[in-house]
Amino acid sequence: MDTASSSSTLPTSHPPSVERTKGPTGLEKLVLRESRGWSAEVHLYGGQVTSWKNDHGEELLFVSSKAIFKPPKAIRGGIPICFPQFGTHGNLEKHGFARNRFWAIDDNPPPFPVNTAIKTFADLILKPSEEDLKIWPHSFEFRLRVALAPRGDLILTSRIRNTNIDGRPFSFTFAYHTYFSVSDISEVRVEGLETLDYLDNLHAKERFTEQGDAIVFEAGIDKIYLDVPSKVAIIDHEKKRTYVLRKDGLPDTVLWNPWDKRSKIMQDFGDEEYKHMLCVEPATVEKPITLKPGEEWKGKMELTAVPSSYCSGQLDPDKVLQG
Ligand code: TA6
Repeated sequence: MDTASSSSTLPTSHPPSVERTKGPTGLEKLVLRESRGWSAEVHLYGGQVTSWKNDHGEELLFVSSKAIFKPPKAIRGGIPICFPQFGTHGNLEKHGFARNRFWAIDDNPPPFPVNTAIKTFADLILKPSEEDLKIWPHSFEFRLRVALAPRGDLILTSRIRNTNIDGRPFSFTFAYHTYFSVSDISEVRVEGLETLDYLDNLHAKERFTEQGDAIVFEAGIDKIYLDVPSKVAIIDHEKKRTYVLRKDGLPDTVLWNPWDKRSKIMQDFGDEEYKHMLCVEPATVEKPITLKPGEEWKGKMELTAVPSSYCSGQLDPDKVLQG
């Protein structure tokens, strides 16, 4: 794992609860600390959140022990950002290029709607390089805010603006490719995706309809659920922990676990690590976003980790999905 080895100061626009530091391979990251003890880390490489810890210091995101903290490979774990393309839904490299570019600290982000409760946040920005413009000929500003709410919730807000000066619109797909840490995948269930339509990546992206029960895991899964309600719960029975994922501006949700065979093919992923992770990824895939010059799109994800109200195998839905 990547641990801090040196630190330096940030522009005054960032709060004192955010520290700029470097990991052992020299990659720069920002460490956010909230007064009750929760913390998060975001790497400038990929604009990628690589840690979210609760007030007991427990890691809530999965990062592979084999993750390579070195370009050009994206970091395996945390929250890679897929932009301007999700997966292989287009002609670009898989998941686009934002996840393996160096982002900059955004010294002067345009104002956010005021939320005075949130005092711990970091702002990053990605603009295309000359090389990027050859791959995807569109000028854009991608602003990412990573925030820790007072109770430890992790909030990611992406604002993408078309800055083309030639009048051309552009279209993109997007995902927060979130790797959750779970105790044992066979003890996990996901609620909020029942009866929805999905595209199955393991069956040539064919469309199917999910059955009525919560999702449990007995084999590899790679599905894009469509028109998903704003709240999904990931219930880790063994850990007695529930993650609640809320989203805005992102109609789809991807569910991925590589399981044993695919794990062995991935060079930056341990053979048995699939047991301890689950990707649940708010996304917009089926309907790409189109922006005219000057237009901005916003996509938000909010993660909460709470102790499960666990009672004879049933989660109290009022406390999670309706709460
Ligand atoms: O989001 C699921 C997915 O698109 C899967 O198809 C799987 O390949 C995964 O992402 C990881 O992709 P990566 O390029 O990071 O190996």
